[in-house]
Amino acid sequence: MLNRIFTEYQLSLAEKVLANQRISINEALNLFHDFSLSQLSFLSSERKRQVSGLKIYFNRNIHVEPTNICVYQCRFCSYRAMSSDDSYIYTADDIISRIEKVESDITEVHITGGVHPEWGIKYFSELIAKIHSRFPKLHIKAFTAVEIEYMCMVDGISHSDGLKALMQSGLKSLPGGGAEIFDEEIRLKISPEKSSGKIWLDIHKIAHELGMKTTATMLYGHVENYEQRVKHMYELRALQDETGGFQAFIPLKFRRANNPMSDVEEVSLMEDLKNYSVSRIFLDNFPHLKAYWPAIGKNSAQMSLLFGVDDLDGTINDSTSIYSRAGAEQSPQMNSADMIQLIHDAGYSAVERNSLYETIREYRKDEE
Ligand code: V47
Ligand code: SF4
Repeated sequence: MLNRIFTEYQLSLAEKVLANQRISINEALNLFHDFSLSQLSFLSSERKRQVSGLKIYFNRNIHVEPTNICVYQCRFCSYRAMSSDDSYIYTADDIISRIEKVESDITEVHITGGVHPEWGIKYFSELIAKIHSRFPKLHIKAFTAVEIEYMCMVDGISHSDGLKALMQSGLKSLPGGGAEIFDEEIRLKISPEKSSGKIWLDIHKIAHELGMKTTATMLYGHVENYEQRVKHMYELRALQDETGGFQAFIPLKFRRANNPMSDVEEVSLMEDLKNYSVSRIFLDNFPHLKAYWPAIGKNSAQMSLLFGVDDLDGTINDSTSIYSRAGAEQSPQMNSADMIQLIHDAGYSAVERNSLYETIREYRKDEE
């Protein structure tokens, strides 16, 4: 049958993928350049099936963005305040009252935002401690490696000591933002002042060694090429071999509204789906591939389930503006019933998970 789907030239790589063998950087580039979308769907769905069967995970969460004031000026960012007139700051009490509104519906709060010039580890440890003592059962996933680096610098302490202090206050895991593209030349073009890819990887390595789980992202579809994407994933795969601390990979599609890179065309849905597929196949040691639907829309996220994705983030409750300001979904929210329906309609069973991917409840498609 395989020789009806693949050409003679493609067959050995397809067989390698189906046998669950690791592929090289060049082979990943082959997949990007020489395989059709339906062939990639077939291969990545098979890889997904070997890991998650017919399950698609989702979680109930909100995002909190404590401020849009930021010391950096990433060129793709539509979120940071351009002047003091459009800036905001949420105090700990503001954050707590936002969480109180949805507390009974969620298991996780995801906190990340602008890099405030004056807030260090001490400030954020107190913030996390207050949230944790008010909501002891909520999993607090907070701060990109870029934010961690800056807050450690403000207080003059090592990354390891900074992470330990935050963990003592109640921080449970790190999100994967700030990774962008590790390639130095591209990083210099899109986020010139931001810390290097090496520092991002180092901070995640320390977090893993301290026993925290983290996620990893890749900002794609702007001025990078396939090789730079695959090399980014190669660095992640190598660190995952060492530590096993990454739970999921989240490709983030560049959205162009209201930012200094608005002249760069956004890539097509076909390109998004291709990217999900190759990620699933190349990152053979990452258990989960997540689609962040507020960035790409519900329909595209549903489609991504046929291209290796096994995880959808999340119910959200209209709590993030990073993507709505960049031209994506305007009031992102789904309740659990919407999420389950979306997954069932794609032909899968829906599994509500907690932040460590333990099952809370499975909604099987055949019990609908
Ligand atoms: O680091 C900002 C990206 C990230 C744009 O870890 C943009 O589970 C596209 O990291 N177009 C923050 N992307 C969000 C993030 C995230 C989201 C959901 C889940 C997880 C997780 C992490 O958003 C930033 C940057 O890479 N970003 N602006 C834009 N215009
Ligand atoms: Fe700041 Fe994050 Fe925007 Fe970069 S992407 S300017 S670090 S808020």
